Amino acid sequence: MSPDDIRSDFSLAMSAMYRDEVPAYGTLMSLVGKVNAETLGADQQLRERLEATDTLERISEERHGAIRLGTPAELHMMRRVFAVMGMYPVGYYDLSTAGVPVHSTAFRPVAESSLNRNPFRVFTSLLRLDLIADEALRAEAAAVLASRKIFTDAAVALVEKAEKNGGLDAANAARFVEEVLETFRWHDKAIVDITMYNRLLNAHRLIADVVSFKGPHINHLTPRTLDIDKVQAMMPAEGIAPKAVVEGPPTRQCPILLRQTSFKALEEAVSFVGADGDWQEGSHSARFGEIEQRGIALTPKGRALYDALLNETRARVRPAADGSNSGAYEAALADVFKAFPDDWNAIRKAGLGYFSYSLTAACETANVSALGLEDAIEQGYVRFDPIVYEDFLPVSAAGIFQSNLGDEVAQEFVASPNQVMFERDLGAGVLDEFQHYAGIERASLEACLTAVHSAVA
Ligand code: OOG
Ligand code: NI
Repeated sequence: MSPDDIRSDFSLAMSAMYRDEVPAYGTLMSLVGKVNAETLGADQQLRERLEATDTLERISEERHGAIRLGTPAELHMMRRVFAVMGMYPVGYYDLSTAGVPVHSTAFRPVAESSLNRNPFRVFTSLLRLDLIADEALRAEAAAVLASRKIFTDAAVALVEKAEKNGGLDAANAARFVEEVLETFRWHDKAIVDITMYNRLLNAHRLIADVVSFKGPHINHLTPRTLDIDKVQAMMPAEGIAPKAVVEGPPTRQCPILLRQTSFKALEEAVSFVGADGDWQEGSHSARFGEIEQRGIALTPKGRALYDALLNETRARVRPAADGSNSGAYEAALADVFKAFPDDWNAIRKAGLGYFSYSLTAACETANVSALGLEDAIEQGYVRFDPIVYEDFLPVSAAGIFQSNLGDEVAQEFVASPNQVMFERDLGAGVLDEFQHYAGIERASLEACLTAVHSAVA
């Protein structure tokens, strides 16, 4: 069975499990489906484009989810699990700068055909106990984590089988999906007592979420929306509370990077280890729902401009978690981002975004390399299309994390990115996203040139 099909089955199974476990997520899914249908109804061109790329049917399906792991060994095994589903680590995200004691990567399909089949990714964070000041607590947390086993024996055996045989047959793939799903399941019984939980919570809410439970429950899923502003505005009427602002760039004619928003994590009943084998009732909040809308992948130059403009916006208006200044933030964002060209050709000419080039039907008679690319484009022989951004944004990710951690926890850590340590724990290097997009762009250009050479020859 192809890894792409296994990933597809897996994301479907995860979606069903999550909708079942988190009813508010089901509500969000229906809202997204409704808004997507309305948007398509009002935009014939968009509908045709999605039909042509064969993605119309899957439009409202999940694009990503997220988990938080506790140990290097868990991360290492998780890499092997995802590889069976054709998901590879892309990018390194340091969230310590934003007061979140984790660093992360995104496991995702890389080939275009795989992304088209099913783009499901998992934003995967590893807890950094090294950023926790309290040494005694650090040691206790490490001991709890060392005692847990997040993968079933059958899941591990199937991963080994896949590695040995270069894949899984349909029957084993079905078992694999079932077994791996167990790792992502919610457990309403903690593996620590309430005292320990509260100590972890006081160190950082995120530490409590990672250390207190049997496994790394999936903490959100994220379908794609065609109109994020509309869904954000409609959430309250559906009885779900959105985070204060949409993360990422403002609404634009030419969408860039990634916009995302979420509803706030729910308070859920859990029980803690009590005295004499009893359970003690309590609650924990971790699980939420998110939506995303993607635009063009930016070059390092485009990304630097994006980062500078975002910083400038946030220096003007820092979005408050309670939403009290969200209108002012949105206005500032729109105003500051006027400095980012909002026209595909202007973005391309300024070297801010990545594009895929292709020959038009008119090209039969032209020699692109003789004409030069710019002339060939101007004369209608070559077209260019934006390459979609498939990765994540650290500032946005931090905003998503923080919206679920409460307002009072704006905690400071010394910024300490450590990609070397992360890759060692992972047992592999992460793919550099910029190199990857540049490679896609280069290959499309080369294909234009060689196609014409052979036509002319
Ligand atoms: C992950 C938050 C980051 C995103 O979409 O940027 C994320 C988490 O809360 O574990 O999913
Ligand atoms: Ni997310």
